[in-house]
Amino acid sequence: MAEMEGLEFGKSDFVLLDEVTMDQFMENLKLRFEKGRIYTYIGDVVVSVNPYKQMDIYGKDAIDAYRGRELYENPPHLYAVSDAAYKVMKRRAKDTCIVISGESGAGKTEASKYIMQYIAAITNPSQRADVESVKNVLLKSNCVLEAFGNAKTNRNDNSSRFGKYMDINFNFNGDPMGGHINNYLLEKSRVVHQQQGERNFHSFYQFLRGGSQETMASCHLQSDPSAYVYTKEGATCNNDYSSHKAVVHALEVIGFSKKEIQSIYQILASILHLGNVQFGSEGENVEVLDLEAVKHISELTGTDADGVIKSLLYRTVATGGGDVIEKGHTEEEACFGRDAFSKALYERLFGWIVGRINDVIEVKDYNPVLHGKNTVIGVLDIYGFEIFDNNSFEQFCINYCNEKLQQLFIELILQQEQAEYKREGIQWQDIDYFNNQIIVDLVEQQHKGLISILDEACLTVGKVTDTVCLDSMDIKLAQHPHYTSRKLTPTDKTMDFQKHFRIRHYAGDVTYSVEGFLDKNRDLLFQDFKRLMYHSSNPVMKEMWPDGQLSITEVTKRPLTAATLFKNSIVALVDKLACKEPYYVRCIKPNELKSPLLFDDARCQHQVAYLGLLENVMVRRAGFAYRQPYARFLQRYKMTCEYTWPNHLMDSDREAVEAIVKQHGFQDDVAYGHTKLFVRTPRSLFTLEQERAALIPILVLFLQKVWRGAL
Ligand code: AOV
Ligand code: MG
Repeated sequence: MAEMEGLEFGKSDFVLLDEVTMDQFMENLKLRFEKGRIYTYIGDVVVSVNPYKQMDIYGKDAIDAYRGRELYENPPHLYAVSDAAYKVMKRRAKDTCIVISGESGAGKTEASKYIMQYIAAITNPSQRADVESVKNVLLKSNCVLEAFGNAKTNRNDNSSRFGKYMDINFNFNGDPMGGHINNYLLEKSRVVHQQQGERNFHSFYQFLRGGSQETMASCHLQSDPSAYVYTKEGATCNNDYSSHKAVVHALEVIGFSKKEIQSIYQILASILHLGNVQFGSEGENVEVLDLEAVKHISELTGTDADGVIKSLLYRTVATGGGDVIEKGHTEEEACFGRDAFSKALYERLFGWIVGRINDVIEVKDYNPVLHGKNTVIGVLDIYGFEIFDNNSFEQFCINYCNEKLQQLFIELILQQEQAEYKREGIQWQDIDYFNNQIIVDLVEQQHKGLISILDEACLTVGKVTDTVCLDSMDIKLAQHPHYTSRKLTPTDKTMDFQKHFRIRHYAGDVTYSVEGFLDKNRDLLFQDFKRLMYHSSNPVMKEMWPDGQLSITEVTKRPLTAATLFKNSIVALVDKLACKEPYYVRCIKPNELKSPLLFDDARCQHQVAYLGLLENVMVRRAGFAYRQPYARFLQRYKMTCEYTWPNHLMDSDREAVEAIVKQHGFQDDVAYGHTKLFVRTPRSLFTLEQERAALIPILVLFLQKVWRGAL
C-alpha cells in the first residue's frame, strides 16, 4: 500500500478505508482530488480523477522516482502501474496489458500517453539506435492518430473517435523492438455531419489553418473552414495551426514519403470539395451543379473528371439476366452516394495510415533463439461511454464496446478472484455485484440480440425502414429488463414514440434514435466509386482501393454489416486482453464543465457505482494481493531461511513455505491454499525481496569460490 504521503491527503489505497462504504469511498476520493492527489489505488488498480489542469507530477524527475520501484514505495501514479506491468513482463516473461476505461472525457487518452512516455523513458538505457527509432515512431504515432482520429465533441474537446489498442513488443533485454496498432471503428459519419457545437476531425481544420499557401493553392482550397459544407459547423482552435506542423513532422519522422504526405492532404482536400458538390434535377435528370469542384476532385485524386461525374450520378447494376446496366440516381441517392464516398475516402485513409505505421514498427527478422522470448505490453485506449442529446448507431457501438470492457473487468477482477479463492479452499464470503452480461447479451446474442435483428432487417429484400426494424426489436425484446421502447412506455414524455428505443446500460440509460441505423449498418458504397479510385493515377490512392478491381458481376457476396464487423473485432480484442496479465486504470470525470475546481459529488458517485469500484475494494480487501504456487515461492525465497536453504527436509513444499513465513513473522498476513500461498499485503513480500537482494551478492561470491575450488 502506498506510502510517502501524509494522512492529510487521505488514504492512498481505498483498501485502507476504515469501512468500505460509498460515503467513505467518496469522502476519500474528494479529499484527494481537492488536495491535488488525482491517483488512488485499489490494490494495483489505479483510480484516476481528471484534474483538468496541468499537474506537476510528470516528467523526468517523477519517472526516475518510480523506475524499478514497487507500487507501495511511492504515492499512487500511472508510472507505478506502468512499471509493475513492465516488471512482470520482464521478470516473468509474461504478456501484460494496461486497460484504461472510463467515460468520455475522463482522461483515458491522456493516461495512455503518460504510460507510453514512461515506458519509452525507462527502456533502452544503452541508447541503441534501432530501439530509439522504434520508440520514436511509437510516440509520434499518437500525434498522427489523434489528428486524424480525434475531434471535438460536446463531451470532450479532444475526443477519440476510434478505438486504439497498441501492442509493444519487447526483446529479452526489455527493450521495445516494435509494435502493432489495432484500430476500431472510426466514427466516419462525422466527416459529413456533426452535431451542433461539435467539429469534424481535427485534421481538416489543422490542414486548412496550417497548410502552406502553396499547398492551399495546389489543392484549390481557401483556409476558412466555413467555406466548406463539411467543416462549416466547427470553428478552428488556436492550436490548429501549430498542430498541423507537428503532424507533418511526425509523419516525416515515422517514415511517410513526401509523395505519401502530399496524397494524404490531397485526399482531405478532395473530401472538402466533395462536400460542396450539389445536385440539381430537371424532371428525371439529375445533374452536378458544381463542375469546378468536380474538376478539383478529379485533379486531386488522379481520376478522370467524367468518371467522377458518372460515379456521382449513376450506379452500375447487374440485372437478373446477367446484363450490366447503368441506373441513374435520384437527387437523394446522389447526395447519399456523395457522402458515402467522402466517408469511405476518409476511413480508408485512416486505415491506410495505421497500416503504414504498422509496416514501420512491425517486428522484423525476429529470431527466438537469438533474441529470447518476445513479450508484449498492450495498452488499450478506446472511446468512452457516451450519452448525447441525440444518440445514434455510433453511440450504440461505442457503448456496447464499453459494456464488453466492463464485462472483462468483472470477469478478471471480480469473478476470477472469487473463483480462485473457492478453488484453493480459502475461506471466502461472496461479494455481490451487478453483472452486465445481460446487457452484453441484449446487444450481441445470436438471433435475439439487437445486432442480429438489425442485420436481419438489412438483409431483407424490399423496403425495410428504420421504423420497421424498430417494430421487430420491440416484438422480440418486449420482455427484456434493459430494453424499453415506444410501445412499452407511452407515458414517458422524453421519448419520441416513433423512432426511439432505450437501453439501460451499466453506466446509465441511453435513448437511441433508430433513424439512420440501417443505412449505417449496411454501410453501402456503390462499386462505381471503388472502381473510380482503383483506377487513380496516384499509386498511393490506388493502393487504398484494391476492391475496386472487381467488376459489378463479380461482387456477389454481401459484405458483413458494420455492427457485425465491429462486434467481431471487439470479441477478438477481448480475447487478446484476456490472455494477458491485466492492469487497470479506471478514469473518473469530476464534472461536466471541464473545471479543475469542481468535484460534482453526484456525477462522481454515479461513476464509482457503475464502474464497480466499491465491489473492487471489497474483493481486494477481503482478498490477497499476492499469490504464488508453493514450489515457485520456495524457489525464490528459500535462501532467506535456515530450514530451507539449500534444500528443505520437510514433507512438502507447503511446510517449507510455512517455515519461511514463520521465520519472517508474517504468519497473520497469509492463507494457505491447496496449491498456493496467498499473501494479503505486499509489504510482507517486500521484506523478503529486500533480504533476498542483500543475500544474492554474498551467495554469488560463495559459489564463485566453490567453483574455483577455493572452498
Ligand atoms: P478520454 O480519452 O477519456 O475521453 P481525454 O484523455 O481526452 O479523455 O481527456 C480529456 C481532457 O481532460 C484532456 O484533453 C485534458 O484537457 C484533460 N485531462 C485529462 N487527463 C489529464 C491529466 N492527467 N492532466 C491534465 N489534464 C488532463 V473520449 O476519448 O471522449 O472517451 O472518447
Ligand atoms: Mg480518448
